[in-house]
Amino acid sequence: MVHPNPMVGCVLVREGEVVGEGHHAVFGGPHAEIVALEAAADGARGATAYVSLEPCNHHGKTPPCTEALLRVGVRRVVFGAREPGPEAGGGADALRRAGVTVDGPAWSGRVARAENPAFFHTAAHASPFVALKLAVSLDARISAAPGRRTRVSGPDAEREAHRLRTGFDGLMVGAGTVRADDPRLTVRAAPPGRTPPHRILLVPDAGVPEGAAALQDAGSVPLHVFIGPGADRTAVARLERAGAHVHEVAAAPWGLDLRGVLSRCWDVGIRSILCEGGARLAASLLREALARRLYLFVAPVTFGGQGVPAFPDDADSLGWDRYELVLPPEAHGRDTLIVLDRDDVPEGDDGWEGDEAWEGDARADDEARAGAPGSDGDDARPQPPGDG
Ligand code: AOF
Ligand code: ZN
Repeated sequence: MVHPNPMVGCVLVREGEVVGEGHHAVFGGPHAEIVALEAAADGARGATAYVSLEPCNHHGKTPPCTEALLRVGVRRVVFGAREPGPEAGGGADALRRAGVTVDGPAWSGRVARAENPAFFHTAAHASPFVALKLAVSLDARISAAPGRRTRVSGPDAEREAHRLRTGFDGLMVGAGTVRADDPRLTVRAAPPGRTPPHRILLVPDAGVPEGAAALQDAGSVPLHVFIGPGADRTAVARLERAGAHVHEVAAAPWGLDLRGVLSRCWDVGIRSILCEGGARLAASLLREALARRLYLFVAPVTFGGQGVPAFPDDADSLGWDRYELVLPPEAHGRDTLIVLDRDDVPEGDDGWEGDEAWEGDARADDEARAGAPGSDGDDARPQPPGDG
């Protein structure tokens, strides 16, 4: 519910005892530190605050956390990730100047990004954070035959996929998936987020079948259709009558110019996108290094030679060596979810001071995995980029 704000947690400890805990639960609502301070009441004086993000130092929708921490006399602050926002930043220095001991950033950039990927991505790039979700068979196929709608993963994986949807501003699919799967691209099997994700269809010739599920509810759930030059004008007019926002972008070797698509999405306020296939769009996002995270649901089935391969033959162009496992693989019913993040920074410098920070990555990473400091320790599931 905090999206596009980051998910943040705070634990207050005094004399070895937890005196208060809190997390930022609602967009526009109190920050983690404020919730924890209220829980601790008088117990916060002289305490150490462990917080997953550097306390903010600005008046946004809420007053600065730095001032609240100083007011109650917190003595030490340990934070996980540096606040990247120019307005909200500077909290650590402000606290130090006021005599508080401040340690951090305790996390490496990789750990911080794994926690709040869209927040940190959009702080550094004027382009939406893109994740790619694929459900594949053991022989890495996404369907039993071209154009055939195929159930790959089971109901538990499906629920998890819906939970992931709520954390994104946009859900995107390519033309083949629109035709074969006819997805509705709405959040159903999970609690809805604050706002429904925009639906984004990439259909170069504008040929979305009449009666397609994604054309329903265009009044309440925004629908964007990206087309190429030379798309069928009658089809475009029909989409517009159905309430779709139609955007024309340049053509590219594998379909549409994806950077053009992303930049248009950014302009309409979409900060994070979950792409749900198909194979051709997935391959383009990987080839062009646009997919920053991969959610791969692996189902214990095989489709054999007729099946559609999830990944193209030119395997070495996909840059797999840049992807790292975010958390241990996780079972959802009979399926396994693998989450990989792309470390996408110039060799030797990821521009992230946290990488050399404090007592070293290994320990910080262990703490992050154990759920401390500040994160929800009882939920180590790979998080969507926001929580809706
Ligand atoms: C914190 N603690 O728990 C969170 C922080 O509009 P506001 O006042 O809610 O401020 C939002 C910004 O504050 C957000 O973009 C991010 O920079 C920071 N989030 N900071 O000290 C928190 N959620
Ligand atoms: Zn704050």
